[in-house]
Amino acid sequence: MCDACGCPSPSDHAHGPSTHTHSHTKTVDVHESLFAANEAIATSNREHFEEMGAVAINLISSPGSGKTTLLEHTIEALKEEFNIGVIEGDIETERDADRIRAKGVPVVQLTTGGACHLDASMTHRGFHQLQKEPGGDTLDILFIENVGNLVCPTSFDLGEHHRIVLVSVPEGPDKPSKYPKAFTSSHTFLITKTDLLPYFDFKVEDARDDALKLNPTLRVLDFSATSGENFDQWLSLLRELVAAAKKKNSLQA
Ligand SMILES: Nc1nc2c(ncn2[C@@H]2O[C@H](COP(=O)(O)OP(=O)(O)OP(=O)(O)O)[C@@H](O)[C@H]2O)c(=O)[nH]1
Ligand SMILES: [Mg+2]
Repeated sequence: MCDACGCPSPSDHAHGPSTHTHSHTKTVDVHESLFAANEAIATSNREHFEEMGAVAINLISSPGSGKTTLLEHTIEALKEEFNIGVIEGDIETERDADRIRAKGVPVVQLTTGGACHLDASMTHRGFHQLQKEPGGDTLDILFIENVGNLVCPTSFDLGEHHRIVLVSVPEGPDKPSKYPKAFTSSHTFLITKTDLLPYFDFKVEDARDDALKLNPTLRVLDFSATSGENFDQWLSLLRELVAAAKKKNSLQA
């Protein structure tokens, strides 16, 4: 049990490929129990986020798609309107947390030391740390920036309410077809860095159509955080998510 709140203890599994020999059946069992343990903690995380009244948003993308830049510009635009907190996930360094801290909101950096994704137990620890930061216990929006990777993070529910996958224009429009689970498991697809469209062979419609073939309910937005083009669409989505979370909370109260 967690001393802080009595919810299940974080799982203590090792990441990365197993080096010992075992039967195929055994491997499947281990994976199933790992995902089941993760799922239980994710459910508990979600309850914690809801008790606080926060909507939790998990950002997934390749390295460098613009996750932290998106958060910097979002915080600048919305920090007078909403209480925003961030859990940053990276393999190494405090750099992304430093960038967010400079914007004046509570942030915690989780470093995985090699693991290619966050899991629910790391998020659980990060959330408790964040609650101890000034302003970290009264959030409207909790952003969780996952480790840059379009594969592993898709298999781990962190307890988020909304999962977002980002692809930037320089990466090319074929990412939905090549990394389908990132798109089938997400609620929203953000095409970022559209200020670079004149310099790349990237057709927004192609990426959008491929993603919608995989997941017809996906919301798709395209914008540039740095030029500000279409950025209002993104801010409107966030306002909508916060309003829906507050409404759900008031109905449950
Ligand atoms: N032209 C342009 N560049 C951008 C935009 N957004 C981000 N960048 C640049 O893209 C690079 C990577 O941005 P980050 O925000 O650090 O990307 P990230 O997804 O957080 O990267 P990791 O945390 O390493 O996975 C930086 O040089 C940013 O300045 C954009 O809208 N337009
Ligand atoms: Mg980043």
